[in-house]
Amino acid sequence: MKHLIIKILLFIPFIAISQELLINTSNRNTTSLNGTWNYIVDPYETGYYNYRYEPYDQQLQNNNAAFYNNYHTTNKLELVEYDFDKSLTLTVPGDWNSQYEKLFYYEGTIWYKRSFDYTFSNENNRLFVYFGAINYKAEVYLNGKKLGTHEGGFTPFNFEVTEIVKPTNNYLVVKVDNKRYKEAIPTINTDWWNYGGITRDVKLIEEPKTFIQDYKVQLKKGASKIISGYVKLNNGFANEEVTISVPELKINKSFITDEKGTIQFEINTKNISYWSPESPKLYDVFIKTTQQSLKDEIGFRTIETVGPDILLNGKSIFLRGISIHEENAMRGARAYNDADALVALNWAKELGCNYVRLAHYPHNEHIVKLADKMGMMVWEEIPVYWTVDFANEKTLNNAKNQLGEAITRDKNRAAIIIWSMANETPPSDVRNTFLKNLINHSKSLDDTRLLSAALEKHYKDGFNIVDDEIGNYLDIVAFNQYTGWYGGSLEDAPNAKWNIKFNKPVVVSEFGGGALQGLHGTKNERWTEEYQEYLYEQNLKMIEKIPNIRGTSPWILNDFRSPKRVLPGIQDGWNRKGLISNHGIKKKAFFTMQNFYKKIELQYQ
Ligand code: GCB
Repeated sequence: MKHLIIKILLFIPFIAISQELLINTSNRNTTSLNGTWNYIVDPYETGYYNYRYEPYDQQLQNNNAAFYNNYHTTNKLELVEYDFDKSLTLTVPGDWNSQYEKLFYYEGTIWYKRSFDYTFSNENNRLFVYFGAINYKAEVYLNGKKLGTHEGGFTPFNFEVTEIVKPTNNYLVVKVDNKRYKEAIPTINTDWWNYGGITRDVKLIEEPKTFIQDYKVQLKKGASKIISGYVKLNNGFANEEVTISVPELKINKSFITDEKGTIQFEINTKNISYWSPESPKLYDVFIKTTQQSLKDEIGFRTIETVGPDILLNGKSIFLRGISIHEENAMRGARAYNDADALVALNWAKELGCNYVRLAHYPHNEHIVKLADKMGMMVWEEIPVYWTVDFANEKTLNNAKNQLGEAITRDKNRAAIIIWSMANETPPSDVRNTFLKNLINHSKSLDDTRLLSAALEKHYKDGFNIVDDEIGNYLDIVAFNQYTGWYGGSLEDAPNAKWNIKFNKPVVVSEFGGGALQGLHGTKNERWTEEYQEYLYEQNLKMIEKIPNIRGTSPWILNDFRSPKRVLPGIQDGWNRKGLISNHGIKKKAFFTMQNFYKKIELQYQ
């Protein structure tokens, strides 16, 4: 009996909640946990639920079957039915679908395990484990103790492990579950591959006792000569000195924390070289406390709308964009690193873009940082896609949480000019309430970006009408339309009539059609490059005439994997609307779009 009680006490799970996000992790003191992880496929979640379907980690009494214990026994009588160390391995970061053929269509639970040793560089320091993203739901355990749960496949999260980590033989176990469900964000139905796994970087982050957790250093809304924002210390206290310096601008100012360990600041400055696509100037910015100095590279620019105009640093611009999924089409896999980001953004540059729509969820931080460096403006979006469960409060909180994590991570990137709330959601009262909630949340976290959402148009009495009520609350009225693909005549497209109910900048956030690269025919044969080319020509003639048009982001840069696209010999599991094939070959329509952007660039000089 005594033995049993001790055993029970030993395995009482340590339940923690997801902790506040650390930003700018690439400039912190980190140890990568990328690489080879063991995995166990567990479709019945045997490692998580007992035979009464009760989660082990929520009971007092535990059991060796729970995979997160990574139990090793020398007692040959004991029943242990798993062994990570003898299991196969997956590479992290990376989706599992593209790594083993048998996991290609898998949707369910896979357990990941990685062992590591750790030596603190200073014994008073603290340690965090950070995940760039896990799709979709993660339960994280270190040395058999639960660190917490995270839901949402495209945003980062971290847990403190200071009290749990040991010098040697730590075992980090993550239950990753990518099952789709109706109340999730996104919901069951999407037109992209539901790549599962630890899809982004994993790292340990060592920090001093009191450290810089989060900060915002941006031009103040409506002011081109005031840098403003905040710095938030973790375990902070009052009267700590925080210094912000931007050597190139001769800024070096100190501020004193309030009782919450935060500062709010405003710094007047002049002679800023403003960030723009033509000149993507980033300044070294240092945030210092007595314990730490954290560097970032930050660009300063203003973005606002006046009537139908989008003004970047006061000058009217046209968003010459392209939509992009977070996929390396040539690998047929989730994109996750700088090299993948460079391929995509180089193509966008070649197309003549100054802007990309990162659809339909927050992409990894590598591409956002690269956009900052390359001078590519960014629309960042959360996966409130099609028919999410708008009436469900948990669904709303989940969407708010994902939006919050995206904004927290990326708010210091000059490249980000638009936060998008949703894509093609059907108007209704509950939908409106849901989106208004997201809009307010977004404004409370960051008032310096423009807000938008990809809406829809409808057709009545000879007019294309854009009148979605939510447009009243957005800065940019964006809508998707597929004339010549899902309906509508290409012949007539250039003469289409428009009725857009808002005096705001208008962006066509999607248009396009499918073509199998290398398939040729006449402009009237679907799936040929010629049809796609003609579709682009006619759509562009139409788009040019849309009142207040200030941007386009055609669908899409590359062919991308989608289980919805089953036409044999043509689609074979790929959405073929790419301007570039999954072998990296440009289709004819790429050059149609390129020519259009050359013309637009001259118009907006
Ligand atoms: C859309 C969606 C996009 C789809 C695309 C298509 O309107 O926003 O996610 O992939 O259409 O190809 O049908």
